[in-house]
Amino acid sequence: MQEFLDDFRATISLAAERFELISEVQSQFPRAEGKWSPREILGHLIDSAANNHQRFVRAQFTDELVFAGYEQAEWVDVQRYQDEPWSDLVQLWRLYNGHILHLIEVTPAEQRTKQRAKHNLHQIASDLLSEDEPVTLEWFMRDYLDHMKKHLGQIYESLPASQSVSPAAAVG
Ligand code: NI
Repeated sequence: MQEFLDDFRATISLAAERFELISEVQSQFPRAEGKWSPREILGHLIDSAANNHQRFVRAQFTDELVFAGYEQAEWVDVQRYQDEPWSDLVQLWRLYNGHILHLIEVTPAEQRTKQRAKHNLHQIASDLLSEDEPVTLEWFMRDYLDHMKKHLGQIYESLPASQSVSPAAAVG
């Protein structure tokens, strides 16, 4: 568990550092035709934080892990993340995830690790899971970080070439 918490903390601070290398203008460029820009990806991660914050709290008052999903692309559209400053989104994302990390840290082990037979994580989780398989809240918390990392990787593609973290650049 400690390793997971350290990974979570390091992921947030590394991302916050790298986000500073992306300018306001750059943050509005879509990665490709019809794809989200860094602002929109980060907006999606803020939506993910907001939804999962609630789920992680609600899970502590029930034996189930059954939660409402959300219309991810539509959420990004209606909130017009493109029109909000990158620097504000970065702060909001960083502080919100700092709180979620704190929440995970203070969640009693018993809540984190108890097996939950009834869940709908096969529908709302990022990683694959069978409907019949019992699952723990900790699995879902780890899934939250996995999902975050996938999208952070997409944002890192927008870093200036000299700051690129691709293997090719690391070799040079
Ligand atoms: Ni996503």
